[in-house]
Amino acid sequence: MSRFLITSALPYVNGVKHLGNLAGSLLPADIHARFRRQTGHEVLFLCGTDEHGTPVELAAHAAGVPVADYCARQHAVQADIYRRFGLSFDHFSRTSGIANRQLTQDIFRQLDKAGFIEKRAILQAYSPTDRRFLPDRYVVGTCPHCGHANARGDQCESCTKLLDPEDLLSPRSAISGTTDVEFRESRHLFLKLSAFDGRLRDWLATRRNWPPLVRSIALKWLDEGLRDRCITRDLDWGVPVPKDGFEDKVFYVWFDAPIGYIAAAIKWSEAAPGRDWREWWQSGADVTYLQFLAKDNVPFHAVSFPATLLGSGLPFKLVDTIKGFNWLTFEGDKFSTSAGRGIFTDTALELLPADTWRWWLAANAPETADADFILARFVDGVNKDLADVFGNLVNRCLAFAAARFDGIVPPAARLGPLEQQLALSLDTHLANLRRHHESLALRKAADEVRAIWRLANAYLAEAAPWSAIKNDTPRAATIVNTGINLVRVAALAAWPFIPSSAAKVLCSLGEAADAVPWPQDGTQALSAVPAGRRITVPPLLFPKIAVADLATT
Ligand code: B3M
Ligand code: ZN
Repeated sequence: MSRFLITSALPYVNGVKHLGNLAGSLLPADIHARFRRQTGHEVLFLCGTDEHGTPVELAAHAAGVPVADYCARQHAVQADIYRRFGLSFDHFSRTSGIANRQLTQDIFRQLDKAGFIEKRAILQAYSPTDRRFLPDRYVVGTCPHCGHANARGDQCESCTKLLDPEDLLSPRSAISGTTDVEFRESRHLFLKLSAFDGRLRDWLATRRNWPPLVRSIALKWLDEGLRDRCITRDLDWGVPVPKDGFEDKVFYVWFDAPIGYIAAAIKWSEAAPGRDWREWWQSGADVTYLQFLAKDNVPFHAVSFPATLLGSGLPFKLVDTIKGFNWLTFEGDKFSTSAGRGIFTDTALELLPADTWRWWLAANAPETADADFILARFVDGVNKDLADVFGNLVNRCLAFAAARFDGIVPPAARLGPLEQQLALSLDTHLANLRRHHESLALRKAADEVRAIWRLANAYLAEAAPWSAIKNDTPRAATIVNTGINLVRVAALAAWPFIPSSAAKVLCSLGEAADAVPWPQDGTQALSAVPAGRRITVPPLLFPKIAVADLATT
């Protein structure tokens, strides 16, 4: 048994996330955490809301509530949604908590002591009317490239060009709308990332097994030359900077957010006796650390966070593998939180059970390329996989057992050639499934689960217990016994993907709801349910759905 520390990127606290956010980090991390637990490993699965940064402050401002209250409320909303999606976090934390503040400040002091922090003066937008500095997103104006009247200081949403606030024509404050925006000098602190080039290269050289997407993004950053990064902001909301002359500033959100992973473990530790976060986070510990995140987050996780930890000189573990994801698009275009485009996680749960979304998003994960969520494809995919294949397997096998064997698992006679062949095929599929999970190949793992479901259906079709029962009851009993065991394996293999449906099936087979052992091998798996046990037929697991069921307005 070994130990796995697993983190998913921390979703920003501002507003309910869309299905793309679920598909590109939270869900794959959960599936992997479940697989590792199922195969007998010790797992610490951490996540939380990322509660700093200008978008959060702006959202609170727009909602007309103090930022702290806004964050508390939105954290609770997201935590509830993820619980209903079956995301099995050991702790779901908050980056605005005291643990993260203290740790961020400690790490900063260490970096400063080690000479990795530098003071520099930069030009910043300032509004005398608002009496404050305006970070990039707080300045809006006309885009110099396309003429869009509401371009933000960091980017024009219309033509997507990256901007600096100075580029905007007729700049104004996003807070008050005032046009008295000027540029003043402000002193800030920079993390000397350039000093880490050699150490990061050496470290990356030991991480050759990373997915190509992640490795290439990380190497591109190094090859373009690491630039020192400004890690402070002229904001009120954030982790205060513990340094003389910088009391009125906070850290840049990307400085404290990844430290939030460690703080989440500290909070987890504090929540119950006998837990020690150091056993997971200190570099000597025998722990494999896996991060799941979207591709735009890779540079922060593969370069700046490792540099922060290395530079602190504190004995923190660095990530072993980063699993990065491409984008999930919605009907050919971007999901957009600001434009309300796409399906959001709260609405999704009102429309369909969590498992339906979980299955499709995992089976079609934006893994090696972007993936497109098309309603018609989604409906077709879940109807086929869940209703026709898995649901049908469970229902027809257990209903037959109920009707013909009074719901009691019949004894199996000596297994025939069909069953022996079945055990061999099952061995192969289970070994493949394990290998795909271990190599974080989510789609391939889902394909393999589907293949196990199909194999079970094909066996029942060929063995045809409904014919055997007419003149050979012992043979029919053997087939039904095998079929029930197949249903069990099908549910065990499905559990990381569709945990609540899998648990219902296992429950109807009289298995303990929390026992989801990994099936050892084909032969063992086909004789796991004892003859004589009473079973029930679960209610219809996956009713067929239609595109019209998904109308959100
Ligand atoms: N909140 C960005 C994002 O959700 C950011 C991730 C932080 S991970 C430490 O894409
Ligand atoms: Zn533009």
